[in-house]
Amino acid sequence: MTATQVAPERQAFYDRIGPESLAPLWERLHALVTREPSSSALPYHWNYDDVVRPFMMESGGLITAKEAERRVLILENPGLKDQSRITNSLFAGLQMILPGEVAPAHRHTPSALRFIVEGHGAYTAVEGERAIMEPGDFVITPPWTWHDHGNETDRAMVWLDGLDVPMIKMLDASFAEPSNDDSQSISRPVGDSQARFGANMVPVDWKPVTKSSPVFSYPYARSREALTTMARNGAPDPCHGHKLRYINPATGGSPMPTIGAFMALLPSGFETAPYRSTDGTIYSVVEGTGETIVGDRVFRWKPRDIFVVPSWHTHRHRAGSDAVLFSFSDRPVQDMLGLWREERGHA
Ligand code: 1HN
Repeated sequence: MTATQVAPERQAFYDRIGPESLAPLWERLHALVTREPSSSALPYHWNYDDVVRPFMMESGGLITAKEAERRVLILENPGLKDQSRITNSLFAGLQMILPGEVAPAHRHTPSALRFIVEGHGAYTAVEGERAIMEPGDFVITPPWTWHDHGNETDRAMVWLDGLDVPMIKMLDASFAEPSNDDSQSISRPVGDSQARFGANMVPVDWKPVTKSSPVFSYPYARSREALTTMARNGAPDPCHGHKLRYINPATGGSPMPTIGAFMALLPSGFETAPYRSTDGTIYSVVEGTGETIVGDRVFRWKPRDIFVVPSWHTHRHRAGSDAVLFSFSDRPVQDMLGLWREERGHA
């Protein structure tokens, strides 16, 4: 008897207990507790220049950033339709802000990251301090911090938004609050938190009061230089290439408790060994071209493309030219819970 065929007397029983809010675990156990992760999320690749960007620009004529509150095209996993998520635990989208626009100030308990894809010099303000954004910069807005975006340049700016919204919704712990003012008043000059917390030093009597990084902008120039030097001075990891993890300088942990972020340099011609881990991962291509093989799919990527590798999907990357990949995942949550697993270099 297959799982879908249920004996009539059992079905009759299920039909009688259902209205009492009861259900038989024995019909569901094998779907609930699987031998290994069985994500409904699918591997997927978004071509930025040919597909996403034209739609993004078109959306600019349909709605303003202010009316939309956030003009974001959701990168929705095709295996998780209508669920506004790219993996089971994470949201991803591409946000555009046009010259002269503001995305009004608000705060919420979900954590957000921005990874800059296109444009120069628009800003995100976090708790009264602006970060001027350039492609490849990584910016965080930790839980319950006021944030707004504005573009005082003459070109559109687009970034990748990554949020833990599905996790926070799952916990029913989501709060949000709009601000009375569209833009926060500036209370600290540009670069202030970088100076205080981003030079491998902290103010002498400072103690962390939150679980997130006091540095909220991680400029690409510094990440790229670190990777370049690292690649010059040693061999790449067989599975990862030259890969660094962004940290909260106060703890050495991830910049925010729920989302880990990474940047890897894959030298031209380098091919990574097969690898899988339990954290479904979203990649944003910064530089170079290459391909990623996930199961029977091959994603041929170029700068500004985005792709997702769900939990426990074996994959390998091949760089056609020196390539830089940014990525993020829920790894810190799994680490904290003692759940995270990886498998290196098999089949
Ligand atoms: C949000 O607040 C932003 O502040 C971007 O820029 C994307 C997606 C879901 C929920 C809140 C932002 C978001 C978001």
